[in-house]
Amino acid sequence: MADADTLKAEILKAVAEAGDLDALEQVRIAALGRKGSLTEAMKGLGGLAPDERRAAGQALNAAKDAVAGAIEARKAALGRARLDSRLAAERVDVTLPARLRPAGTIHPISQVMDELQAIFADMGFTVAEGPDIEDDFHNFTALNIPEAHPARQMHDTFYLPPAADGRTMLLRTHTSPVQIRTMMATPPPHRIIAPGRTYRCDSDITHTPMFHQVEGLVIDRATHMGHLKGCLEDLCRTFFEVDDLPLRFRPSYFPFTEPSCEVDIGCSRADGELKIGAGEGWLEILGAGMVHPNVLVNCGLDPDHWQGFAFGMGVERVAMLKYGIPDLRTFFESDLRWLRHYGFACLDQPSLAYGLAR
Ligand code: 2U9
Repeated sequence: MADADTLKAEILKAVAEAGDLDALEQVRIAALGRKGSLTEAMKGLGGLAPDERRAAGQALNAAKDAVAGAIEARKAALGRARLDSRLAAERVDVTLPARLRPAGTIHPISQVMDELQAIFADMGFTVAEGPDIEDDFHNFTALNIPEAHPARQMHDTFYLPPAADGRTMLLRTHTSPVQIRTMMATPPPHRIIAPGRTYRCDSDITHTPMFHQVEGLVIDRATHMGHLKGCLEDLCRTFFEVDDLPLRFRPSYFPFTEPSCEVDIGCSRADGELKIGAGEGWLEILGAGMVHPNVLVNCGLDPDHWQGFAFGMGVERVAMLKYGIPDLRTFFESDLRWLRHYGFACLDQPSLAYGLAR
C-alpha cells in the first residue's frame, strides 16, 4: 500500500496542476471517488495489524482532509478565474456607436396620398373609404354612366362572377362609388375625399391595371363653380409648392358632372427638363365638375336644394410630376434600389440611430 504522505503529495500536486474545473473534478474522482486512490488505501487498512492500522488510519484521514481542503480551495480559485475571464471577454462597451439597421422607405404613392390628405384635411375634408370590389350600380349606374358607355365594356373593366343576388360585380374603376355610398348613407352637407386603389383592364407604358386615385366631393345648398376653382387652385399650389402656379380650366365631358372641366397647371420645358410653374406649356392634372343632377337624384338628394362639385386625380401621375419619376411601371416593380432612390424617410422611427443616419 502506498504511503499516505506520498499519496497526499501526488494528489496535492495534481490539484495544483488542474487547469480548469473539469480537470479538477477528474483529480477529485481519482483520489476520493469510489475507486479513488485514497478510498482504496482506506479499504486496505483492514488487512493491517491493529497498531499499524491506527497510525496508518490517522495518516490517511489527515491526507484525505488535506486533499479535500486543497480541492475546495482550488475550485474557488478556478471559479474566480473563469468569472474574471468572462467579465473581461464579455464586457459591453456602452460608448460604441449603435449598429445601423437597414432602413425602409415610404413608397412615393403613400407619401403623395399622405400629402394630399393633409392638404384636404386643412380645407375641412374628411376621408371616406369603400370596397375595392363593387357592384355595377355604385360604380356605373348611380354615376349616370349609360349602359353603352365604353367604360362598361369588358376590355376596360375587370368583371367578377355575379353576386348571389344577381348583382354584376367588378373591381371599381374609380373611387367615385365611395361618394355614392356616402351620399346614400348620410345626409348632406358633404365634404369628403375618397383616396384608394382603382382597377382598369389596361397595361402599357402609361397605364397599369391597378392605380390610385384621390377623388373629392363637396355638397351643400349653394356650392358653385367658384368654390370648385378656389379649392383646386389651393390644392395645386400647395401640393406643387408654387404660390403663383397658373391654372387653366378647360371645358370637358364626364357623365357624372355637368358642367365638366379638365384642369391644367402651367409648366415650362427648358433643355428637356420639366419645370412646374409659369411658362409656355400646360399639363393636365385633374378632372372636375359640378355633380350632375341625375347623380344627386340617384342618391336620394333633391337637386333643387343640394348641389356641389367633384373632382378626381391620378396619384401616380401627380407623384411622377412632383418628384420627377419618369416611368409609371417602376412604381409597382418593388425594386429596392428604386425604393431607396425615390422613397421617403420615415420620421416616426423611435430609434435615435435611425434619425441620425438620414
Ligand atoms: C360623384 C360625382 C362625381 C369625380 C370626377 C373626374 C372628373 C376625373 C380622372 C382624373 C384622372 C380619373 O384617375 S383619372 O384617370 N377623374 O376626371 N373625376 S369628376 O366625379 C364624381 C365622383 C363622384 C358622386
